[in-house]
Amino acid sequence: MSKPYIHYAWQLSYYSGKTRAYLRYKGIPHREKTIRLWDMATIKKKVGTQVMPVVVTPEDEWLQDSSHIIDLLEQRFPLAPVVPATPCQRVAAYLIEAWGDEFWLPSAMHYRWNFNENFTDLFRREGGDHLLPFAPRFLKNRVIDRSAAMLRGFLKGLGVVPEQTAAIEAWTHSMLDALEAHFALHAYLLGSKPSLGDFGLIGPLYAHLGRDPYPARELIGKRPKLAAWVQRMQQPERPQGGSFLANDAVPVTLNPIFQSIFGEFWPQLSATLASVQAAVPTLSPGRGFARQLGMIEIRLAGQPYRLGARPYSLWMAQRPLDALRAMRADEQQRVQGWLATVGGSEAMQLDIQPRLKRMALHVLPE
Ligand SMILES: N[C@@H](CCC(=O)N[C@@H](CS)C(=O)NCC(=O)O)C(=O)O
Repeated sequence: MSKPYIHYAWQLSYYSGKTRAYLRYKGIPHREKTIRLWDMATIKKKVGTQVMPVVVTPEDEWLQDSSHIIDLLEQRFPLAPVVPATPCQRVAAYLIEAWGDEFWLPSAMHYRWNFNENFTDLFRREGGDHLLPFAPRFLKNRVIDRSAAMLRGFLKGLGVVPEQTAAIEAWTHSMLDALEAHFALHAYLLGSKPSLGDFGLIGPLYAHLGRDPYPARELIGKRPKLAAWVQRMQQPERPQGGSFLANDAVPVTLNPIFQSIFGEFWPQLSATLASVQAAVPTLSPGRGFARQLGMIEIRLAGQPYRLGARPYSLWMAQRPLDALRAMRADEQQRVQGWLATVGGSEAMQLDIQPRLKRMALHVLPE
């Protein structure tokens, strides 16, 4: 038997929840390796930055970025594809992946960092044990407190500030209610098997909202159908099983999700694009954009919301746009028909120029 894939990850990590769920559903032979303090230097050397998750292939390729990891493994493990073959479901899956990866960050970070029991009862203890398993507690605390300070440093740029927490909470409740209603009818977003969209969405909904004690109890715990989906995503009942809905159907119970995608996330992307375009002349050759540019204003749950423009979000948005543009004209027309019903016709005309490529956590013009 060949060597297994290695999944360098933490249970506490947003994007590790995405790749773990994917590896399990696909039945890919793998072993999860908890990242230790000393692994961080190796990861930095191999993928260019300290980040999780990282997947190491049996051929010793070190892969980073959950979307890139999934794209590559989809080619190597074509059984039970997670990207639907039919046009509307395909675009829907890429859209929800990008939204789950990027637009849920304020909610995930607010609920993790602004309710102290998450830190005292879970993050500090578990993170410290992960980083320095054999050290005395005071040393574990010292290193994990440093990581926590780095992560808390992201809050402001994500708009997680006291004046805006009411909007974040209102938004989160409305999205979770919509998902609860959806999962009362369907096992996954697009049928009886998970799609790329489910994997994007489980990122925020597993570690931060589904496992940290406060949101696990107050948000997910109060929505049993959603809680069951979170559970299914981590422990699939039928790895490689299930099917997408017939006739390329995208359930109408997902309409509130697409309203957020096109009414909230897309304005954020347009404003981010303007910031990126303004920053192009300042770029040195071969260097990426800063991970965060200036502040932009959008609306969240109907309220004004300021946050930093993150160029990486546009790289994620290229994925649904590319998927649509690669389709035959008749398929694009079908997608346009569906998009018109969910307020997405104009949004999908977004022209991301310059086109962006990824370099670890940064992006730069192709
Ligand atoms: N887009 C990347 C994001 C990875 C990421 O941000 N991971 C977090 C932990 S869940 C991290 O390591 N952050 C460190 C940082 O942002 O500097 C992916 O999809 O894998």
